[in-house]
This record gives sequence, structure tokens and C-alpha cells, in this order.
Amino acid sequence: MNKYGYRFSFGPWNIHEGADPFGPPVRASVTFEDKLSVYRELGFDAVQFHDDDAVPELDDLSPAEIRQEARAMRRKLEENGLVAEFVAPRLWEKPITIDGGFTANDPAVRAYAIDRTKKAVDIGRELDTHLMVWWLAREGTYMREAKDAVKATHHLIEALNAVLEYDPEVRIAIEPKPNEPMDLAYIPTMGHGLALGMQSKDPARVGVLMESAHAVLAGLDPADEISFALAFGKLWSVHLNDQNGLKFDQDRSFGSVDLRRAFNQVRVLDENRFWEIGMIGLDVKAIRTQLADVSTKHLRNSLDTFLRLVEVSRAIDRQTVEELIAARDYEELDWLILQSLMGA
Ligand code: XUL
Ligand code: MN
Repeated sequence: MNKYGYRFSFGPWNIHEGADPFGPPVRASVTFEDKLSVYRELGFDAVQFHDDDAVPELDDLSPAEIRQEARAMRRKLEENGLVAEFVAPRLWEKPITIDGGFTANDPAVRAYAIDRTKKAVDIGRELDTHLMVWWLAREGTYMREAKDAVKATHHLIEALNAVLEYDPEVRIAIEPKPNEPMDLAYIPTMGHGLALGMQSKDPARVGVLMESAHAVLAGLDPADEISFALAFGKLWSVHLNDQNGLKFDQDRSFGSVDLRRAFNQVRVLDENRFWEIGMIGLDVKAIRTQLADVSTKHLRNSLDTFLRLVEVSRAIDRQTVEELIAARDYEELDWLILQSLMGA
């Protein structure tokens, strides 16, 4: 933990081999153990897990075997002074979920998705976290006519209810994203995630995770998406990163594309004491050209940028800001912020 009380996390997928849809891996795989030492070296506190990051091949294991492997993972975390932030069911890789999990047209696939998610809940229990993240990767369509969007929405609520009922302590944070891998995703924004949670049988246990790149892909401002969720006490985690316009999901280092956009995310998190609410997750990826031995700098850069922006935000004189707002002199306010960002 740092002097501001923020805790930082990332997932094992954030140290990766650099493969993209047009080319193979360009860096050797890093073992999970080696990744754990990177967490410590760079000042991170927690690991974000997909269910199979914690327990590989869990579909082939019995519930008792799953619990046993999850306990072994927890010991590994403890040995490294780390904790688990959340577990996320990975529902997008198996061939049977090619057309979605919770919203698949085939009832057997929907049942598989709920069953797999319950296994992820079991893993979370063993890893001592009740927070679960749902990135609804394939819950949408490539072809609008291929699914009934009204029914699909009800299927999502049924899935939420089944999992909330399965474990009275689990809390589900929905991570909205408007597209990729699907063309049209059903839960594209914070508003959609929050509305869905409100329709569940226990709205108090459904919140959201805001990812900066996803908000930008939806044409929205990440700081306002954060604020909207914070206003309802529903922002339970973040995936801060950056995104250069409406392209593929880039997961660029936080602040590396638009520093002012990053500043505003930090400002609103800090003004709302987010360090008391959740962790700062950094869902960032090294660009493909980065050599293997220097391929964790995106994590260092993102964490340091966050902390530097906390300093910038706190150093801005509140009184001056209030006077400028009262005078409606927003051009001078603009200049104050730009000067602060330029280190003036
Ligand atoms: C996908 C994405 C995922 C989730 C974790 O775009 O952001 O990494 O954050 O499942
Ligand atoms: Mn993410």
C-alpha cells in the first residue's frame, strides 16, 4: 500500500505474450510464480483472477478438487503477501459458448454458464474474496436477428438471480463493454449494468466495474461513467487503462493517450475517497513491440501515473476552483487544469 491508502491490482493476463489476431506470440510465457514476484516488485497488492487463472481446466475437476486447488492458490498468494481482489468466470473460450453463455439460445449452454459461474463462486470463497466480476464477453450478437434481445435480458437477470441465490455473500460487479468480441453487446454501459442489477432479486449485491477503454469505445467519458456509478454506491472496482479512439480494445497504459481524461478519472475517484471503497485495477497490456525483458513497464507506468495524478489533483487550490466556477470563468479553469498537468 502507498501513502494515500490506495491498493492496486492487475490480472495475470496483463503480463502476456503479445499475440494479436494477425500474428503469433512474440514473447515467451512468464510463469505464474514469476508474475507474482512482479506484483511485489512494482508495488501491487492484489491479484485479479479469471476462475481458470486460479484453477486451470476447472471444467474437468470435481467440486472437491476445485476447492483443493483454490486453497493451494491462496497459500501461494499468502506466501507472496498478496490477496485476491475478485474472481471472474471465463465464459468465452469454450466452443459451446461460441454464441454466448447466459444469453445463448441453447438452454443447455445457459445451464453450463450458470454452473461454471457457481464454480467460480466456490473459488472466490477459497481465495477469501466475495467479489465477482462479470465481463459479458459473448452476451450479444454478430447478427441482430440471431437472438431475442428481450429474452436475452431476462436470461441475464435469471443468471444473476441463480448466482446470488447460490451464495448469500457473493457480490457481482458487471464490467460493461459495447463491442468486441461481439459486434453488439447487450450490456454496453454503466447505466445498463446498474439497471440490470436493480432488476435482480438482491440489488444490494450487484454493482459495476468501470473500464476506461470500454467507456471510450462506447463514446462515453470514463470519469462520468465512474461518477454515475459512484453516485449510487455501485462502483466496486475499476479497470483503468487508455484507448486511442474507436478502434480495437487497446488496453493502453493509463494516461498514455489522453492525460487529462486520466486526470479526471483520478480526480473523481480521489474526491470520493475510492481508496476506502475498492482497489485500483489496471487492465493494461504491453504493446506488441515491447521486448520480453522490459515487458512490465506498462504496469509500472500506469501505477505511477495514477499516483502522480492524485498529487496533481490534490495540489489544485479548491478555493480558486470554486471562485472560477462561481464566476463561470471556465476558460480560466481550463487553464488552471492545463497548467497543473504541465507541471506549471
Ligand atoms: C475484456 C476485459 C477483460 C476483463 C476480465 O475487454 O477487459 O480483461 O476485464 O475478464
Ligand atoms: Mn477489463
